[in-house]
Amino acid sequence: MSDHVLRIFSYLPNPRVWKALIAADYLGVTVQVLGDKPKNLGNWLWDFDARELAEEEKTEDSPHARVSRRGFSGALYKTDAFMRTQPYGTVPAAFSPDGDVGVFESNSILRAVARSAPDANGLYGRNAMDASRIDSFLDATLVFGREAQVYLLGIDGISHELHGRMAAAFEFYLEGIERALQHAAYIAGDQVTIADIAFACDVSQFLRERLMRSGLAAASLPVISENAETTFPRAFAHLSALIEEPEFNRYLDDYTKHFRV
Ligand SMILES: N[C@@H](CCC(=O)N[C@@H](CS)C(=O)NCC(=O)O)C(=O)O
Repeated sequence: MSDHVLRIFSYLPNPRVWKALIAADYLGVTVQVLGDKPKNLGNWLWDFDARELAEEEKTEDSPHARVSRRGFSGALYKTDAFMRTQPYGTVPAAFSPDGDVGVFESNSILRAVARSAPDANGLYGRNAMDASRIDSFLDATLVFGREAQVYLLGIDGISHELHGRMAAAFEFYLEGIERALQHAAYIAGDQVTIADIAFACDVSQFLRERLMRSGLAAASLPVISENAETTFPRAFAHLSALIEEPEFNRYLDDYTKHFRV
């Protein structure tokens, strides 16, 4: 039997990868991670057996060369097998240990880890209905996360329209989290679940906007999350408490120091 439940290829560090690693730490399972700094991923062959390319392999007429679409510029080298298992061609890209099955979208990779342990200890709910409620939060998190991705990638040269969309998406998502936390200690009930993990990673990533304020200032636009601790006190207290947990802290501590006191 394999010593790991999943292999992930991605740029690193990446909060979307941390979702899977935090869950793995809770469950005592191993996830194998391959990758490199974002700026180096154009020098890699994107594949189950991902590897750094030699200079002479990075040619325009390489059979693996593809135009990048989100968060990268120029060519990326992705094998046909990669595109078969990862039809959207994105990272993080996860694979079953034998490479036959591809899992994409970081929230689904997170679910895959939670499902891999014989006893997930409630991390993905204790029954099908609980799991479905957790899925509801994961879907809401993805909608927020997608808006945040477009916003953060476009923050230099941001338009009023894009800023307005992000402000609305942030408010909508955080209002729901705030309301859920009025009734329970954790987002989906009385214990930590993968809904908390996705929330912590995606909101921490979004809060990088505070470090990118020059793009906003240039467009005379405010930092959307500036007063969020006051507007969403439960959500932010929850975020801080989660980051104190060792399974989260290992990945998120340095990354979130800029907004934690
Ligand atoms: N919602 C996805 C986002 C994945 C995504 O969009 N990844 C981008 C990098 S941020 C990518 O792999 N782009 C590949 C390309 O441009 O071809 C997730 O959570 O996994």
